[in-house]
Amino acid sequence: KEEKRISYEDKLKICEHSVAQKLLHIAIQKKSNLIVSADVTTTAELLKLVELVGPHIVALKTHIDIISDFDSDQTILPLKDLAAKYNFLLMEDRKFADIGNTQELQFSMGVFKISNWADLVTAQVIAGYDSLDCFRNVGVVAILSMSSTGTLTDMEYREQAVKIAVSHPNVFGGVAQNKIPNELLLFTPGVNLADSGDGKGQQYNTPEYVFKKLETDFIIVGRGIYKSDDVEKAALNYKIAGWNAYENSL
Ligand code: 5IU
Repeated sequence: KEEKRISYEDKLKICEHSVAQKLLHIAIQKKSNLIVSADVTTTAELLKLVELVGPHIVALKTHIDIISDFDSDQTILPLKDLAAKYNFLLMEDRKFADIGNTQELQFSMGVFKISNWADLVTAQVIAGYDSLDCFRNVGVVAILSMSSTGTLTDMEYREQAVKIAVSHPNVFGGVAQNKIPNELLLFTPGVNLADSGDGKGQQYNTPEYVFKKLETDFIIVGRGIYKSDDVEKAALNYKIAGWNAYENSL
């Protein structure tokens, strides 16, 4: 007998973290489970991309340290305006991986001052439970496994990582290529409708696969959208594909 995943409405009852609540409400409102990975390298490209995909996404995933002309007034202020205008959250994919004291500095200091603008951040759990204490006022999505060939996130690692993720109050979700406990929201990158890999170790699955087999909650799509000739149409296609896959998995 095939197991049925639980709905976003039911997840609202068990995922209490305020950022989880916001994401789930946006998903239901916009009928979207799409997160666009904005791996572009200038402020102009970033803002142009967001204008096109903003209406279709629940969150925008950034790698803010690849923006070559980063400027907090020119980059972050308009980004925050667009997030408010189109109702999505800002997810900085920083993948923190150091001791708590260092992460605390990387989170709030330097040029990027991530704590000033990100709604959620990704973090490795490699440094242990206490290292995650520093992420106050933000939601943490823990990296539990990776989509790339040869990743070291084997079953033993994943089991230990999940234990930290479910028990830490700052963590409300996980990035993984496998099922995780229902009390966490699952984010799955490595999603593409056209390609199966990128020749650099990335491995892709379809939205259909990740909703049915992994019971994911949110798909993360980068090149499938921002490299497309028609970015807005691609975002809409992935949004519809993601939502249909979610509904079919219920
Ligand atoms: N990303 C992955 N796989 C992972 C993790 C993060 O692809 O396991 I953790 C990131 C890397 C990139 C985005 O920013 O998700 C996927 O981009 P493409 O859809 O362009 O491959």
